[in-house]
Amino acid sequence: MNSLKSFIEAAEHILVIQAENPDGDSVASSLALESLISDNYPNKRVTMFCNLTVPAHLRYLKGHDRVVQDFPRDFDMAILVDCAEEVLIEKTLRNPDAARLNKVPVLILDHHQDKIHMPFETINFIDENAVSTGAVILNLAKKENLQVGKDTATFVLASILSDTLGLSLDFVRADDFRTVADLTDLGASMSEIDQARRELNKRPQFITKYKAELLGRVEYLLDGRLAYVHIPWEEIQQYSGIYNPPILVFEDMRLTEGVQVVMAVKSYKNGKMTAKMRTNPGYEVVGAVAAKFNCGGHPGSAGCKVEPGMYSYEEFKNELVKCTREELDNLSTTKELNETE
Ligand SMILES: [Mn+2]
Repeated sequence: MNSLKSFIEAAEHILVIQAENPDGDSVASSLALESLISDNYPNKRVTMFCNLTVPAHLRYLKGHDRVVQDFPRDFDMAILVDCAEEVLIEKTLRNPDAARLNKVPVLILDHHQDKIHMPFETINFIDENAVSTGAVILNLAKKENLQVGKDTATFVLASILSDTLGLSLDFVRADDFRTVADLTDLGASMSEIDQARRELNKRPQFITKYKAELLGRVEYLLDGRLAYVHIPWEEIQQYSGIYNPPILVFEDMRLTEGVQVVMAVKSYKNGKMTAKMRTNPGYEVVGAVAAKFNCGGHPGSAGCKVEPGMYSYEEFKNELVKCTREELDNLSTTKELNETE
């Protein structure tokens, strides 16, 4: 039987690869694996690679700065974490040095449904019952009697908290709390992770003031079902580099009674415009709204953009509001029909 251990033991230089749009689980599981390998096999070399620098909001994970953007040439094994689909590492694969992935063993550690699609052979360790790739790593380590130290436990815990939004999602089971209890025994601390994240998310005073201004400008349209805010170019220029304006206010907008959909439109200097949309549970219509502008996303979280000259600001806004009304009305008609049946 192939074990994670046997592959690690056979390699000298292990490359850990993350998806190009890394989330908390990507970065934390990568760090968990690095620390697991270096604790158990101090002589192995581990390089963590991601095509992008770690996004600012994930830099609470200590060691994130060891993730490199230069694809190494001399690795003799690779492990893909939280990433089983080719599209997730498209840019990485365009690098000529990535051809080496055809020549060395490549492992996939993931917790997503088994739909592996890579242009090279892979050895797959998929655990669909695990809530994060970090948890997949922990389960393998336990099964194969690898030592799990405090740092590894901390990264595994961070990966679980990230993929379960702090253990609050509906798929979290009693076993996941037992795992968290085990990780706590190993030295991981939920409050330390939370504090590091809060510290990192602190913002300058002028951003908090700007948030108040933005909240004051929110319009409640469609009888209060749609909360809408506009961010003009001057504000994008002034604030976007420090804090993405919609993210500052979306939660408050969603936490307003009666609101079903929240939307922020940004107008750029050249006439390009974008809309970012989220919904409250039960009103997942924004994927359909984005589709009307030939853009995509998830039913409950989507975005769209229009090229310069296609619409004036007022036209774009009216069109978005109209589409949202239609989709919400469709939704209530469907609900009523289901109730009468
Ligand atoms: Mn994940």
